[in-house]
Amino acid sequence: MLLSLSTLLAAALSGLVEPVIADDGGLSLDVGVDVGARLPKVFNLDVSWDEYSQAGLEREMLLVNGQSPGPVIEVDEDDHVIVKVNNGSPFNTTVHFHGIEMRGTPWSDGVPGITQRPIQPGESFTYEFDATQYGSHWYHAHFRGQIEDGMYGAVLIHPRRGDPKPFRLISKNPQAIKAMEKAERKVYPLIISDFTRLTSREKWDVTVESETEVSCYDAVLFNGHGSVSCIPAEEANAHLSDVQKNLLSLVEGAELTDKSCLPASVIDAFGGGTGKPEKIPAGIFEGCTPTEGSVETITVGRATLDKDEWVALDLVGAVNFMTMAVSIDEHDMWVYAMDGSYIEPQKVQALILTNGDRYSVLVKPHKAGDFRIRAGAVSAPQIIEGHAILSVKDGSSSFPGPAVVLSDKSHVSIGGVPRSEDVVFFDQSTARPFPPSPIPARADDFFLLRMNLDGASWLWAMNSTRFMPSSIDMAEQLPVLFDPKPAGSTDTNTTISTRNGTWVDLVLLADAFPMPPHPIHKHGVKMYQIGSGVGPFEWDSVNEAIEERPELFNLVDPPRRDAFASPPTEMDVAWIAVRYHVTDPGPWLMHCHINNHLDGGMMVVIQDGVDAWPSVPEQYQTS
Ligand SMILES: *[C@@H]1O[C@H](CO)[C@@H](O)[C@H](O)[C@H]1NC(C)=O
Ligand SMILES: *[C@@H]1O[C@H](CO)[C@@H](O)[C@H](O)[C@H]1NC(C)=O
Ligand SMILES: *[C@@H]1O[C@H](CO)[C@@H](O)[C@H](O)[C@H]1NC(C)=O
Ligand SMILES: *[C@@H]1O[C@H](CO)[C@@H](O)[C@H](O)[C@H]1NC(C)=O
Ligand SMILES: [Cu+2]
Repeated sequence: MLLSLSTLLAAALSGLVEPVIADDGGLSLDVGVDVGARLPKVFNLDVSWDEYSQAGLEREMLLVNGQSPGPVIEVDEDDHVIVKVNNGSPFNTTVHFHGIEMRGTPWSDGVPGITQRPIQPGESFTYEFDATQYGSHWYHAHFRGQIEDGMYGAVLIHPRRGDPKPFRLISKNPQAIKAMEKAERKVYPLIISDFTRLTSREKWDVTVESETEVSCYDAVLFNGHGSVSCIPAEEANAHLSDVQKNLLSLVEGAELTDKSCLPASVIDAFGGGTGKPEKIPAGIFEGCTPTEGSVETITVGRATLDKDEWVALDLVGAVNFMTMAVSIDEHDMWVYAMDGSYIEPQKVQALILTNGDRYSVLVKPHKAGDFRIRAGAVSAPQIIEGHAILSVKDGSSSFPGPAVVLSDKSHVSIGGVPRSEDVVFFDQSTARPFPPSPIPARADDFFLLRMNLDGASWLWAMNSTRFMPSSIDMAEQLPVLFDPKPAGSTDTNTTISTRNGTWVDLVLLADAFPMPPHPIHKHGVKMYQIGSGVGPFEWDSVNEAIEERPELFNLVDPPRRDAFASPPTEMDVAWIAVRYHVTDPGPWLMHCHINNHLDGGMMVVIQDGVDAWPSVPEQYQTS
């Protein structure tokens, strides 16, 4: 019997067609009927607020289909994807699909106040979009600090077969290339996050009350698995970086807490010493009690030196605050994609993962054993490390295999310092897009965005002014998508307008020092980082800067991604320049992906191609 597409769709949405539960817990609709056209892939995400156990601790969390992380949304490139979110939690929420361009469907971008009204408790919202690009992406709540409550999951878009892949730059051997393609088809999403026992609301309330950024966490998680482990004081102190020593010297007698955190007094002193760190309740910056949580384990069946076998991992940085170094004991990683797009592969032993980043890596197991996949903080406020296990079974013996030895040979020590000179870190500046992706020598438009503090030592702003579309009052207002600001208006400091088809330059100026790096994520199309420099940006445009100081720029093969870290500053201000092509009309948020900073309003709205916005379908206007 042939069913019409719309009948099937209606049936699926009303639950008449049983969705198939994939091995990984992902839900996808498989009706097994070829109707000629491709069927949309339908997912239901039920959000709830429940007691949940994570890192061996109990707390209330925002779960998706009863779990955190939520199920993997796994589809094929060119699929039409429908995601129905049912908000069974007591909070307003939205869901953003991080890295997905939302071509022609800006109403599905999931930003309250910008592309939609919040989904209120008991309500549902249906996101619909085309999977226009392969690769590793993720979804997460985009309402205040809710990622920190566990509301996130992986999005995996399998590439079209036959499109060019960069694997022949890793090996010329056709067998090996086949093996890599096979590994890529079975790529394993590994979401890395920093976990605190505080709910996002509790954390924000403590921040506001103490006027001090809460920068101390309990655990590092891999796909939600991990434990609290306490690093002995001697060991932590032996790994203090110069930055950490300098920061500790700001407060007389200060030392790391038993959670290996810089104490709140030091965080406050760094921010100017105007806060009230003494108001922070006990147990947040100190009080470490180890737990026995679960361990994420990736098992590889067989590995012998003569057989080509590879494992592909999508490393997803769902971190809220930390920047992490990721490495696998005794193994190399070939990084072949960055933020879901192929690059010329780099063979590395470690990479730096920050908020929102995705790296796809190929690993070649070369002997039996258990190997830690480590993620350790390299950002100053805390020394902390977590791990998953890559378990390589010897092919000659049967399950459960020989008594495997847990390797202890790490490439990187706690604190992120390489253990030898041979350890190579991934280099973003030479991550050339594959195939090459040319950009023009000049852009059509230019905007300078200043990053600085606004109002308090813990409130960051971009462009000079904080902007809070998800604050309670602004959630009431009409989303920007329905009510664009007139092009050219600069009356808010937080709205940029561009014309469709143009190339745009943005300069992100870290306009104060010292300042930590801010991972600045742009919704909609990806950007290229074409330049950077220390000192003020002295030109009226990037075009002009390129003419005067060409050595600061790369217009040949600059890295492309959906987030770039702004430069950390020490003794002077500094900037980066990004260029992108406006091909995707819609109101796109650009914001810092550190949860505290996003919650605090470090964001601007880019009305891309405001001359060519699609008209909003009826059902989105009223929902
Ligand atoms: C959700 O947002 C609406 C405004 O869109 C607001 O009236 C309501 O109070 C909010 N509900 C909660 C639970 O915060
Ligand atoms: C824009 O930023 C400038 C510089 O910080 C500030 O003086 C001005 O009040 C801001 N304008 C708005 C509308 O916030
Ligand atoms: C950025 O803020 C400055 C004030 O610091 C203001 O003069 C400028 O117009 C703003 N830019 C935009 C695009 O709003
Ligand atoms: C926007 O510009 C792109 C690139 O020039 C073009 O392909 C696209 O059709 C334009 N969109 C609209 C709605 O005009
Ligand atoms: Cu930030």
